[in-house]
Amino acid sequence: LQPGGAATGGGAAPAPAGAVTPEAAAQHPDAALVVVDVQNDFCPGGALAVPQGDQVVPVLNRWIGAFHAAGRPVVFTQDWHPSGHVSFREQGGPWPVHCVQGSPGAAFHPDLQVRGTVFRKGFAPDREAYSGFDGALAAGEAGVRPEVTLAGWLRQQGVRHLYVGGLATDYCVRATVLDGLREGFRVTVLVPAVRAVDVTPGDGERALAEMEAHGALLAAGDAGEAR
Ligand code: VGL
Ligand code: ZN
Repeated sequence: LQPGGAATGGGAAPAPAGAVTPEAAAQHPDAALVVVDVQNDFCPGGALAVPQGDQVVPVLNRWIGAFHAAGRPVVFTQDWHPSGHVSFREQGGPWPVHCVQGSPGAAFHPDLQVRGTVFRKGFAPDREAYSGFDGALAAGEAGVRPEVTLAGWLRQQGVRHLYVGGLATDYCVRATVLDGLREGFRVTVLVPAVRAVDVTPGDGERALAEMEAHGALLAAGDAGEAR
């Protein structure tokens, strides 16, 4: 029985719709966890700091642990730009220099339990890539295997349902979720495990509404309050 499902009986208060625990989600044999861009440059002190970006780490660590315990795939996306990337202001792009390949800013947050499969994106100098589905399997210290795409890899694992958290709600999480839906996956956004850049206040909330309008499920990432 799903949390919030029927047949609770006895007048017990039903769990709020949208509540989902990592342990319950990991029991689904078609589930995978996708952790988007939890990298130093997107955390406080980083080059493109997302407010409270580091607060997703403990939440996601619990999800990572549950998915590992259940033998389900865990994917980490990594923003991975060459110096002089088209998205950088010095090139006329919108962003400060960030997540340069091999730099400390491109490394995952030191407290994040990075056990799983890494997909890198944004490595083509002249092309922006917010979505993990534009990424390729990481290979070696700095490279990728461009022939291994995220969608193909997930399908090969029998995955049909993605649980997504990370940074930033209004850019790479949004793009990854919308692409995942387009690719035919069911997608649940772990709301307590995402944070927004909010260049314009409200961007994060608007992105969540847009994802929901496209068919994503918005869930509390913990046993707590649903939204
Ligand atoms: C991102 C801006 C630039 C993200 C990446 O991970 O959301 N945002 N590059
Ligand atoms: Zn970037």
